[in-house]
Amino acid sequence: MAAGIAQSIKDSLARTRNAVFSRIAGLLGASQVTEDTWDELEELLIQADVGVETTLYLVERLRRRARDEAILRADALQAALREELRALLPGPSPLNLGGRPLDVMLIVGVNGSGKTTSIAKLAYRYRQGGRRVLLAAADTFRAAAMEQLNIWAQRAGVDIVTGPEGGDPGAVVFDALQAARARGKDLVIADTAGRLHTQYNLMAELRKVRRVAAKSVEGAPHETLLVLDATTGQNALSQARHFQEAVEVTGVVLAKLDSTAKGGMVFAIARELGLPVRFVGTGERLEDLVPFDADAFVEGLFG
Ligand SMILES: Nc1nc2c(ncn2[C@@H]2O[C@H](COP(=O)(O)OP(=O)(O)O)[C@@H](O)[C@H]2O)c(=O)[nH]1
Ligand SMILES: [Mg+2]
Repeated sequence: MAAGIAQSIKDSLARTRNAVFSRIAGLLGASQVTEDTWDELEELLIQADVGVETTLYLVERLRRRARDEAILRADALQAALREELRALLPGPSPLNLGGRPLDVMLIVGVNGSGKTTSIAKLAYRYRQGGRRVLLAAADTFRAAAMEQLNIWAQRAGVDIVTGPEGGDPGAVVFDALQAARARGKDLVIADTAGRLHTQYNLMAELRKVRRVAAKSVEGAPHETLLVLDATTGQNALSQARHFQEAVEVTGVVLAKLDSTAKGGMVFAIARELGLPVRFVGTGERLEDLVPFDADAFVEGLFG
């Protein structure tokens, strides 16, 4: 892993670290373990948006280890907590991209989550990596959404296919995949609506977009990434479940990690949603997206 990635992840965890994990480190560094230690640990983990279920699991694991391994001093517990946090996160695995003529990534998420910005960052990143990227502006619900993506496409230096406002998003994706083939592109990243008149409509539309992609390109979409706004913490998790019911989400882009103290939600995403975080947003610029790295993340929490 590049040192730059670890540093970016660490930097973007500053708020989470300062608000919560430095206090956990203090708690677990100071005194003998008492009943209060467990209560405070529980409180702090919940405050970091680790989630109630995941927090209770973690504290229970630690209590058991403290007993079984006769860990009497709290500082040894800090090492154990790091291990347990790391164990909650899946090991590294490659994205399902490459090895075929055309990869298709579908990006879903509610409005305001950071979807458009994340798509631009992904486009920029893959283009820098030598991929021939084309964007599909399939959020046809709002003309402004397509226009915004258009501006980002220019900044990122990638092609884009749009459609008429209120048009069929499936048709935009279909056109984009045709255009990608015609122009020799090898990666299509599709934006989708984050809001329609009703949630039912939105989920039905996403399913349809998926079907169109699957008919046009074998196995597509190869990745379906859900963009979650890290500043919304646990609320993002219930949102995520709706998307998971509608489309086969394969991973998460956690946007705005730099703006929040709720970085602990990464553990709830892993344990309660069963999804790998693939990228984190670390700022508002095109370059501010880094691949998720579990070791760097856990390390960065404690500084
Ligand atoms: N600090 C920070 N801001 C972000 C990040 N990602 C997105 N944003 C901001 O979040 C706001 C909403 O982003 P946008 O991409 O338009 O969200 P969308 O409605 O889901 O498409 C914008 O002001 C972005 O600049 C991030 O990683 N860090
Ligand atoms: Mg958008």
